[in-house]
Amino acid sequence: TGHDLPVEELRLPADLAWGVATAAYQIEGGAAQDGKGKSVWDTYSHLEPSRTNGQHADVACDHYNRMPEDVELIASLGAEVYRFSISWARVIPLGGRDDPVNEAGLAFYSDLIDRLVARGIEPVVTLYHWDTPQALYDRYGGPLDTAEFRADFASYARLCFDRFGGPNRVRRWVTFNEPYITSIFAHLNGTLAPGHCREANTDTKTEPWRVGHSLLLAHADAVLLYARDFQPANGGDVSIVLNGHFYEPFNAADPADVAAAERRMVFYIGWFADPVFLGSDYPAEMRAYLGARLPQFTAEDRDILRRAAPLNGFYGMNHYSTKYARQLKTPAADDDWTSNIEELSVDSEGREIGPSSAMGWLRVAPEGFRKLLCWVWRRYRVPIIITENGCPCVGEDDVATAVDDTFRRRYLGVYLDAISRAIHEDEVVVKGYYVWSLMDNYEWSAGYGPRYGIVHVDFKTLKRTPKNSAFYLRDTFKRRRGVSS
Ligand code: PNW
Repeated sequence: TGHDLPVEELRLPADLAWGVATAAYQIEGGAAQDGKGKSVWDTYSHLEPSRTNGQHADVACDHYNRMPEDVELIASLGAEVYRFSISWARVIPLGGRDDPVNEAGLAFYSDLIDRLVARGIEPVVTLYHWDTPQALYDRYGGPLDTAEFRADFASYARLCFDRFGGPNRVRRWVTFNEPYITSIFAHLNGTLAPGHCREANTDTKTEPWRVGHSLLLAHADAVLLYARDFQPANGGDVSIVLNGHFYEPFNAADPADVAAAERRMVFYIGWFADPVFLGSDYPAEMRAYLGARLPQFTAEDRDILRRAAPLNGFYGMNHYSTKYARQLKTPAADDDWTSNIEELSVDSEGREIGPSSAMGWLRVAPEGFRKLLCWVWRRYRVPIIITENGCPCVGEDDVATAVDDTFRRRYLGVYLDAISRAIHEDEVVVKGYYVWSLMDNYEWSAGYGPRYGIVHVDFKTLKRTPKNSAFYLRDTFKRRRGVSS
């Protein structure tokens, strides 16, 4: 993984659209500007700063006030796509279906979209990147109440499709970013907002799966709504973004570990992707292990999932790294939900899965990426868009050292090579590649510590400075060639 690959060897197809990605709470700031309501992240980062590196995102990159220059920045990098998210509480401050909309918030996104379109940059819009309106959380627990959440999300989705969609405006939508992370990190581990699972009288044995259930059904509702009321005039499509590691067996000679690696991906990705893309029930392995902890789909839900499944336009894949999976042989803990699998970065022979980035969990393992692309393609047969991929480097606070981000450039190079091989050698259909992230931003519970940007942000002056990886991507995609997939 130490070398720079010449672009000729990458063989990136001409129709592999490249883009840059962000999320509202991580970059916007403007936390209380122009009538924006609070999301669970505004609350969490202030009430429990110790859980977010002592930092909040009231200002973040101040994108809300610097949006025009950020659009010019994206254009200067030659990116063809900009994936961003809408802050639900900015457009409906209290979030609910009967609550007033905030025209100033709507105008911000409308202006952003107009500027992107004028610059020839395709907007790809995520409706929910973890920032549930606080008022909905206070009213009924947000995604903990499936029926209420579905009704409010449908109304919010309709508002966005209506105001921002169109044949020459937004044509590609993502409902939810990484429902796994919302379910497990926000409602089981409690390392992301709202973190209420750490309070008394919460049931962490069932709530994460109830949250996942709500997100899945709210997604399917939105897909059907878009297909019926917006697709005929606007074209375009809607789907979901799912993250997931690839898992290698801890000991490849142990059939239990081989089975564990496969099962770990089913519990991570199949949990959502089976109902979304196959229109089926949760994976049988999950039903068998989780029993009554996993909610049931009603007959009506099953019908909705079945009808929505073929309407998903693409599989949005966020991918960063690979891990080893080990089948533990000691009895599982009473609250275990993984089918007793341990995740590691080192295998039974002591070999690391790959060099570590600035985050210990994120290791450079491009072969796992290629295998994951194959795994997803074989199981779901939907064109894949890489909606996030990237890494943080060591020593990026100071702009003087940050711009020379050789580690990131190599990471991106070998991960692009993995995509190229999956396309050309494994016949996987991949239609887009969006790097995480356009610029350094608020990395949730890690605050402003890890920097994922291809553009450095000085969080005192808010000055943006492209790093070498930004030019690497610009030049690589400018000179791409090869057959269309
Ligand atoms: C994604 N994991 O989160 C998010 O979509 C981004 O908002 C975030 O900034 C980015 O990745 C970098 O972390 C993830 O543990 C969080 O596998 C955790 C994992 C994966 C993605």
